[in-house]
This record gives sequence, C-alpha cells and structure tokens, in this order.
Amino acid sequence: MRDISNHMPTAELQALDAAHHMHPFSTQNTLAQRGARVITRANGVWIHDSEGHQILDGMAGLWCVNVGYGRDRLADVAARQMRELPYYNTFFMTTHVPAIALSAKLAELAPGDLNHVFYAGSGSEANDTNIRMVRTYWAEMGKPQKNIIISRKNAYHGSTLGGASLGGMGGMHAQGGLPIPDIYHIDQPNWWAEGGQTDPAEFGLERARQLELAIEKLGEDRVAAFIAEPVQGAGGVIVPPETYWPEIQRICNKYNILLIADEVICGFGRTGNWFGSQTVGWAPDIMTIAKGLSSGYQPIGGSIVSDKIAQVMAACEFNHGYTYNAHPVAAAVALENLTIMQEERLVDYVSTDIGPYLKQQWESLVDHPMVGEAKIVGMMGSIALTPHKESRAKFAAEAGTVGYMVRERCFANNLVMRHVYDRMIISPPLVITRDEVDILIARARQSLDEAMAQVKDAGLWQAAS
Ligand code: PXG
Repeated sequence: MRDISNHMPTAELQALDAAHHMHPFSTQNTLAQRGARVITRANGVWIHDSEGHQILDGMAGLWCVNVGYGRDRLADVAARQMRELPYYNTFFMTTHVPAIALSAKLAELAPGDLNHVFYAGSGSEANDTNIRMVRTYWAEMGKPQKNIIISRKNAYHGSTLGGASLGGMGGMHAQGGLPIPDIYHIDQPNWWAEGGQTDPAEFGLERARQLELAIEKLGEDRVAAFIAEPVQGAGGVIVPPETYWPEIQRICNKYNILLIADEVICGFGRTGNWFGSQTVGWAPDIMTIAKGLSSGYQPIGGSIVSDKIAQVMAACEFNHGYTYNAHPVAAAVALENLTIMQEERLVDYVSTDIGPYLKQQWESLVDHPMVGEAKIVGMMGSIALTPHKESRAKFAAEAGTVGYMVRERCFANNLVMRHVYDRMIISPPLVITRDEVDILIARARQSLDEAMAQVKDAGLWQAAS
C-alpha cells in the first residue's frame, strides 16, 4: 500500500477516509460528499488543516485539550514510559508506578473523602463502571432492589450501552434498544428553552424538586443514585438558575441515595475549580473523570470514589475491569498533565484571570440581534439563537438549521465553535490568552452577522408559532 501522509492532496485523503473510516455521530454519505476536514497539526489553541488554514479551536478538541496543543513534555513522558513499561495490567494482584502515582495525585486533588480511583479508557466506560459499582454497593449493603439510577433528559454520559442509557438523548435511545432497565430520567434545568413564564429562580427549584418527586414516586428503597453533570456540556452548556444546585444537594442529603457528579467535561479546571462539583457546591460520592485528565493526549478516564463506597466495595470481588485499566502510558501522561496544570497555576488562571475576561467578552454577544442569552461558567459558554429575544422564541425552521448555518460561517472564518441545535457553544483550551479571546469573539461576531444575513435571505427569520 502507498504511504499515506500529510503531503497527499486533500481530495485523495478525503476519498480514502470516506472509503474506509466510519465517523462517530455522522451521516456517512453526507460526509463523503462534502469531504472531511483533514487536521494535520496543532499548537497552543490553534489547529491546522491540510489546506493551510490556521483555525482557532474554540472547543479544545472535544472539550479536552485543557493545557493546549504541542506540549513536548507530554510527548517525552509518553516515549519514556513506552520504553520502560509500555503495558502491564492491574488485574491479577499486580500494579505499576504510573497507576500508583496518578491515583495518589487524584486523591490529593479531589475534594472530601474521594480517595480511590477505578480507571477506564474513557468517560463512557467510567460511567458503565459507575452503574455496576453503585448497584453492587447497595447489594453488598443488603439492598439489591435499590438499583434505579436517576438521570436527566438532554444529559450526555457517553456512548456505551450504559453511558447512553444514563444520558437523556432521544436520538441515542432510538438506536440499539436503549435505555437499559432501571434508569429514570427527569427534566433538565434549561430555563431559556423550557422555563415558559416562570421566574428562573422558581424554575430552578421546580426542576430540582423533580428529583425529590421521582425518589418519592419510585421509593427511596429502589433508588441507588442520581447522576448529573455540574454543567451540562454536550446538551448545549446549560447553566441552571442558581437555585438549582443547592436544592439538588439538599435532596441527595435528605434521602439515602448516592450522588454521581459526571466531571468528564467540568473536571480539571474547566469551571474555575479543579472540579465542577466545587463550583456548584456539591459533595458527590463518585466523580466520573476523563478528557481534561490527560488533556486528551492519551485516552484515559475513571471514577473517583469516596471512602464510604470504597470500604464496602473492598469486601467483595468486583467482577469488572478493562484491559486498559490504568494503562501505564496514559497514566504517566495524565500525571504529567496535572503537574503542568499545577506548575502553571491554570486553575487560578481560569478563576481569576482568563475566565473573568472571557465571561465579560462572551456576555457582550448578547447585544447581537440573533442572540437571546449568553451563559458561561469558567471556560464553557453558550449562546441561544433566536429570532425574537423578548419571547425567547425558537426559529420556525427545524431545530438546528440556524445553528448549523452559524457553525458553517465559523468554520469559514477559521473558528471552531460548535452548535447544539440552535445553541452555539465554546470550551477553549484553558491556556488561551486575552488576545486569542479577542480573536475568538471577533470571529464569532462576524460569523453571527454573516449567518443572520443568510437566514434572512433564505426567509428563515421567523419565529415558531
Ligand atoms: N460524560 C460526559 C459529561 C461527557 O461529556 C462522556 C461522559 C463520555 O466520555 P467518552 O470519553 O467516552 O467520550 C462525555 C463525552 C459533543 C461530545 O458532541 C461530547 C462528548 C463526547 C462526544 C461528543 O459535545 N462528551
């Protein structure tokens, strides 16, 4: 076979890609017609494509490249670890130094008594672990019927059978016979889209109290846990009203159920604390981690578990594990990534410097005629697109039509800003500078202007009735 490299013409690379590579969350035929964008290299907050574009990555890859691209230290650690011990498992009474060192570091960084780590290769796998772990915990406590996990609509917890069942994405449940049994979904705290005439504070309480109503309806003796992202990411960076978070914690305290905070996006500095739970005032029993743990340089995820759960689990054999649990190369890279974050004080940078600056700039977008609300927590932000701000109207066109048009203009203007239906979202690398934030905002504004003109030209500037 010929040598396939960055030097091949883009069209040839795209044709080979279309012929042999099945993409996630994509319609393969549409992609094949358009040709996938070929990303060739990256540095800092910038990615480069095969056509020579230099693009500002407003999504940190897929919410993960927290320390930015091009970190030689991470490459060096990976190479060193591959030479010394490229692989060994942690199944049969064995362990290795990267697993030990990373676990000790995570226990130090995680709040409260979250001192024990069960590794996985990804966030989805970690959430599958969580389902089995909380159910096993209650079974060991003599309550095997306490196995229902409550989650939320429009939550994202992964793509495995377990992760997608926990998630509340209708499109995912429609394929492959999901959700698995004993998962129960309550409504999300999305005031902009679902708040109607209620005041946001009241709406936040109402949505949190759905958890209490669900526990009462199902029976406390049946409910094992509640799982939630501190701030919903893939659902569109939904920042709930301030009343929501404390009410959730109150309900979890009142009833004997476990709280699982899915920190896959919110963890590792994204919200201005090491963990999103700290930003929203939760004390979870388990945290799901992945993405920023290694800044995406290696695939690794896991569950950080409290002393209370670990003590119970320690007495039984947990019949669960992955070949790549605590993979030594991934663990060594993750540890070095956390060291970089500490040395460069990146969490402080987010909470006291670049986060407040980004917030100020991002919130200024609310002046734009097509932007209804602009929300941001730390380095994850969203704007709602609307043809009529006062009534918080949706567009009459199919949901996502206008968001897609804005995204296309962003791509054309060398900015990665994603859309989730008609919300635009950002989650840049934490290392972004003020000058780069200015570029991000200028390109976002220009893309909104251009897309709005297209929307009007296409006769789509119409509110849904
Ligand atoms: N939990 C949360 C909160 C996530 O955001 C996962 C679990 C699953 O992690 P893995 O590593 O298995 O992907 C995620 C992943 C998107 C998008 O379109 C978001 C994710 C994954 C793929 C696409 O925003 N988040």
